Amino acid sequence: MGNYSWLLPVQASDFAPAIDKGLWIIHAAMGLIFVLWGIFFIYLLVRYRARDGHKAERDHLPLAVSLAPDLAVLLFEILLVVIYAVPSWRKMKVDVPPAEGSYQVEVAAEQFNWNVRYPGPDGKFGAGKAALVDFTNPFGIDPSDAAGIDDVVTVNELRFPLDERVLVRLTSKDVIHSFFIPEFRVKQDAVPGLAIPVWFTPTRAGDYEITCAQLCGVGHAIMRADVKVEPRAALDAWLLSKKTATLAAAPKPAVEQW
Ligand SMILES: [Cu+2]
Repeated sequence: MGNYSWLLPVQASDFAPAIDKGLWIIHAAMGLIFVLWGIFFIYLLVRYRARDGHKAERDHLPLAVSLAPDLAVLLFEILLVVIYAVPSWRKMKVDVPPAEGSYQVEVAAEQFNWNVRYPGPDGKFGAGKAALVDFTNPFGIDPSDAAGIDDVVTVNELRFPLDERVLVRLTSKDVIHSFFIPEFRVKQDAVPGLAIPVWFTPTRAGDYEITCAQLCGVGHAIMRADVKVEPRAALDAWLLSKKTATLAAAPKPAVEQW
């Protein structure tokens, strides 16, 4: 895949630059500390090496001076948390964007698939009933609810619109899984019993992959899904093709067999 190189994967969402900035700042700081400590360590080895006629010296530096490097690191870390980490976390995990104006998708993880539901042209998800959930209807879509008739369900196949904010409602049917798209720098556990909002704006058209990032059973390693980012018109055409392919048989939710 052309999405990976020796360094970080390509940046394919609006969150990627901020996450990468944090990684680079931390690595640069750690590199600087490593080099400075190395120089200081070598200086000490030479300066205080064993020599005939020299007794061990003990320089007693003032406490403030000897603590200065530690305090500098502490200050850097506090600033990193306050200025960078907290605002970034808030933007990516706390301030849930409104559903209006977002491209909504539902994702239900299960051993070992990613079930995906799109609301269809009406923009509304049909009602789901736990009693109706089975392998061919992973969201338990109720056929008697008109809003669900045009819902489109796919398995291990996701498409997102380019440059549009996406709001994913993430759930799990069985154990804890993790929704991870490295190029988006988005990772979120899928927890049974919880519907967790995940949002991002894809900024680069292309093909990506979800890999489950939480060890979830014997099939964990093969729990993956294709992700495609494309302009909205192409995505709508794809959804229509998915719908008409299965809707022709009966007026029931379009569920793709896997
Ligand atoms: Cu999993």
